[in-house]
Amino acid sequence: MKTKEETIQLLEALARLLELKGENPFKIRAYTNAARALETFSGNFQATVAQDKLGELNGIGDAITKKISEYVQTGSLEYFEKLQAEFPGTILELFEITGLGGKKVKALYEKLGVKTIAELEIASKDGRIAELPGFGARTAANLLQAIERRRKHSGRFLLSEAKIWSDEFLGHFEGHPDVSQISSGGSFRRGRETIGDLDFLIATRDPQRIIEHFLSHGAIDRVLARGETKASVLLNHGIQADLRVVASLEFPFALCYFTGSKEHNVTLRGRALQNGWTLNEYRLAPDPGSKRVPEPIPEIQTEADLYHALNLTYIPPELRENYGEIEAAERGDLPKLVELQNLRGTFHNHTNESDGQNTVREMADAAQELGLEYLGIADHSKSSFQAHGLDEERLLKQVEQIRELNKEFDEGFRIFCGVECDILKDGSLDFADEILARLDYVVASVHASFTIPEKEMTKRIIRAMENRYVTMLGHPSGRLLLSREPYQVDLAEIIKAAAQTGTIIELNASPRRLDLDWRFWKAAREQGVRCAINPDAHSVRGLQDLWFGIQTARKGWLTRHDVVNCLALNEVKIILKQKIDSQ
Ligand code: DGT
Ligand code: CA
Ligand code: CA
Ligand code: ZN
Repeated sequence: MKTKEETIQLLEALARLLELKGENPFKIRAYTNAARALETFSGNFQATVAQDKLGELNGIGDAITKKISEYVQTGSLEYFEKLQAEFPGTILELFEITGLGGKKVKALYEKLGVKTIAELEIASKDGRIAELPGFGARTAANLLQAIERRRKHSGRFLLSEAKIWSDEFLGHFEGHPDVSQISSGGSFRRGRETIGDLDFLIATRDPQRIIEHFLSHGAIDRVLARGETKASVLLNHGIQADLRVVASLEFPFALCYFTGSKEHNVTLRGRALQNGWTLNEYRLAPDPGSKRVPEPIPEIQTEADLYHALNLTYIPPELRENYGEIEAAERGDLPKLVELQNLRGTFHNHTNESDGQNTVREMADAAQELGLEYLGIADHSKSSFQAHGLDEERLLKQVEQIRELNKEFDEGFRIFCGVECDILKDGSLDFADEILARLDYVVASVHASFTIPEKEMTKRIIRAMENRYVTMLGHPSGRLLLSREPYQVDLAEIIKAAAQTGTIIELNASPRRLDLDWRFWKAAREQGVRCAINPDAHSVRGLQDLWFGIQTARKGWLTRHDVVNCLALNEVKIILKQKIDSQ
């Protein structure tokens, strides 16, 4: 049986092949719509297919339902095989290059015979792409850059993709009688912004059966290594997963070891040696090389016991990066990290008035379902025309509409009217102050002119922050993880300016951004800069991205007192006006 993820990939591949064939756009859209519908489907996918109920999903028609059913139940789809046979087997890899869609791939293949990324690189360098109608020298240069970027990042995955597979494998073992303890480890458990591979750890008395069960998962493409107590596999989507199996007594040591980071582990081992102990992934033991009498070794059942044995308070996995956490744990002053349950609202979200998918009302309903007390709507401003940004008239109309809608809610919920206002090239804003003054708050972001020199970019952003109506700075570095480098900007200066001007800095929680990066938050917090964790949701589903923002905030040492959206509704209203009132 094929999984939901595999089916989504199939639908996307079908859409791409149909684009290459030059099929009519409605037909192509039917496949991409079906893929989107599956992405948001949260029920039991394979059971739904087996019971022939997939057709009841919005966005999936009869013909596609039949194809999905054939694919899921037989493991392949004849229609796809035939379509694929019409093109070289490698052609789909071209779609992985940023900037290449169906039309361009078709032209490259038909006019230049380009069918692999390697051939694309050659054609970009030797001038053939520069001369191709509809391409040009600039496109050729951009393609070369995109190829380079892909090379650099290949092998890493977004936290969101890793989470899908981590949840999947933890679910695969749920209720398994031989599992006494289970956890993910590695960079995923530490909440890193990108993940190299997944690590799982299981305590059991029967390693053999655990390994067999692990290897029986349907999404495994290849078994890379298999031993008595470990296995490594490559999943169908290219991500690698490592499993370690240990005895219950070893679990806390192994969990700590395989959570890392390496640098953190090295420091822990050093501390153990000071007590006359050796620490490895299985145990704490008297150090045979020690000249002094080792300290007695306390009983250790949990990771917390292990930290306590080393005279440290428990260090949450997100902090284990050797960023000063050991010293702080020794002093006993690690911050109490913010948690998902602390969040009471969010600010930066889009609706279908700009480039989102849902209406204000749908977004508000979804926010309430998540238990939030307030939701900020911040659609794009007019200069972001590619995102269907709002001009003054549409914005004020939306404000009016939201104020009306707010009358329907009781005191426990409220929508804030905002905007994601473009910071123009010179640091001025896309709207005049008179317009901004009519909103509850303003998120200011850079969406164009990314390539100006660092000094100029820093000045540009600081100028925007100096505007009293700019409540918060959106995605401060502009990076898109694994695909677009941040623009050149001095973030230390930006943080300083945020502290001086009383501007909140966003932690954009979209797993593609996670911007401002966790490495800067500790410094920002020390300067008193406040954080807003914003999902930048473009659909009701996007609100769920708050989870990734919390992971990153925890990595940045933030507590609930540092995060403005942990404030209650009546408190947050005051905070949103604080900058204006103080100037
Ligand atoms: P990744 O997978 O590249 O995103 O990063 P990690 O941290 O998950 O690294 P990974 O999967 O190679 O190893 C998982 C953990 O195992 C790592 O965080 C620390 C521990 N570990 C692995 N190799 C070593 C090593 O050579 N020395 C030490 N001290 N720890 C290691
Ligand atoms: Ca890993
Ligand atoms: Ca690993
Ligand atoms: Zn934006």
